[in-house]
Amino acid sequence: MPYSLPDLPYDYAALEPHIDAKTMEIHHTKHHQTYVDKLNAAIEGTGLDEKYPNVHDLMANFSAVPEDKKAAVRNHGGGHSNHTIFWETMASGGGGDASGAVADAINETFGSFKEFRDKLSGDATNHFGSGWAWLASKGGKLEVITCANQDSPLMGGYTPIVGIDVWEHAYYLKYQNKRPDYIEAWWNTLNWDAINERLGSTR
Ligand code: MN3
Repeated sequence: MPYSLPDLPYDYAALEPHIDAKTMEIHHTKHHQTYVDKLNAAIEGTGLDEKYPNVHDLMANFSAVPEDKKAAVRNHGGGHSNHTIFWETMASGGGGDASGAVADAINETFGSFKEFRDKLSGDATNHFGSGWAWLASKGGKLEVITCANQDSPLMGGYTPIVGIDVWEHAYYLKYQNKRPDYIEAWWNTLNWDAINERLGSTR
């Protein structure tokens, strides 16, 4: 079975005013769809989709991808995996401080929610060019990491917990060049229940 674009768990306007409906629609139906289509085209005939029906498993097993497919899987498999997590960890009426087990882990690792938030926002703001900033776990420890382009944290042995897309396509319509304003607004969309579920996952 080829990979497919997941439905969003909310409508395109659900994250207004923080992320506008038009950006959400283009981001999901054009950008994410293109990653899925190009991933499927690249791996056709390799059996990778049968072996790893979950794209997160594909990215965690990146070393198993044939050399001549690695560049395409890195870009488009990473794009599919990253965006799937991005949609799942936002919700209408989200935001606020972390809750549950992830709140405890954040406090233990970073000292406080504010210190964590400042670290992730700062790294996302300062990341040069396109990419992502993530809260990720490795060996049971939380870290803030950044990845260039569509590189997946799973390629480096990390489990992505929650991350922000800082490609211009994620914010340019509403925020133009003001990436820090978009990052501040994104915090108001976070679905801490979904993020807590990811904390207990290995993918
Ligand atoms: Mn994107």
